[in-house]
Amino acid sequence: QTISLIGVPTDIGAGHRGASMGPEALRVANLALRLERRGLQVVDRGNLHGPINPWQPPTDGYRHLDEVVAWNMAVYTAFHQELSAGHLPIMLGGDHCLAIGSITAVARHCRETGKQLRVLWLDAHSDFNTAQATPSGNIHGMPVACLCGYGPQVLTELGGSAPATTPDVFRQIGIRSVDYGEKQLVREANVGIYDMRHIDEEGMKRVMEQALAGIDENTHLHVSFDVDFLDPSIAPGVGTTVRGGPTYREAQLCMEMIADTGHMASLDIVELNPAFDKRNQTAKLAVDLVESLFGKSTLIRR
Ligand code: DIR
Ligand code: MN
Ligand code: MN
Ligand code: MN
Repeated sequence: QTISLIGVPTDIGAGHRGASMGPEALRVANLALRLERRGLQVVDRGNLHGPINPWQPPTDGYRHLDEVVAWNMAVYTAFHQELSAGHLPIMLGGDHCLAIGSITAVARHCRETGKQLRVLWLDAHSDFNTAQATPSGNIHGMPVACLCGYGPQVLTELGGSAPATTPDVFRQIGIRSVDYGEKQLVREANVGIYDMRHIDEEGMKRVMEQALAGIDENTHLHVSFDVDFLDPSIAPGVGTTVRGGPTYREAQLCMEMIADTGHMASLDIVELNPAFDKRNQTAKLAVDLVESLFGKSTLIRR
């Protein structure tokens, strides 16, 4: 199966500038070569294009809504095209608002092929804010809400006339920052959240067993990897660090257990911000973890 890399160089939904440099940082860290060395066929589609970041304050609770829509339409179109061609698309973000486009495309592809969607959302944040709940207006804090129908119609109906999906398809791992109003929202929507306390108490192995339960041949597994999922001591190159995240070993186990399912069919790598990084170490770490996501293991296991 061909893997298609799609660069989306924008920080349009973020609270800090610099995630627009994420795609190039991942290329410099040799993402394509490392996957090819695993025997995978990789094509780099280059970068999508969209409006510049005008760096304006929010209007009606949203920052840069028109620009966020434009970028997400481009992602939606490109992602759906790759999925229709039978490829495994990897979005090189860019900030996490772009997952509205990628997952809307994945949800459409699932409807077209009769697959069941499961989304693993690896993040420090639950990204379920609305215009009322958001402390910032930054749309990278809202993609899960938008995908479930809570948000501006231009985003909730990006792929047609109905929300892309429902809260029950999501499993969120590594959560440790949920805003005041957002707590009520994720509770009402009943989003599947495995927060850091849950990982502390049960261990990553049991948490992943729970999050991956029920996945079978008919499942399209999408992984949305916000690099701020990782503990900032190992991954400083993100805009919004939150301490107390998964360690290197916990993150590796998480990725390896996803690979073991054999059903990951699309991936976002988002929020990588080289402006906060040192010697591209966070991009290199992300590439390490993506190798595990594609089956790298110490010993022959199958
Ligand atoms: C915060 C920060 N919850 C907000 N969110 C994210 O502004 O909505 N940071 N996603 O990465
Ligand atoms: Mn996020
Ligand atoms: Mn985050
Ligand atoms: Mn962030």
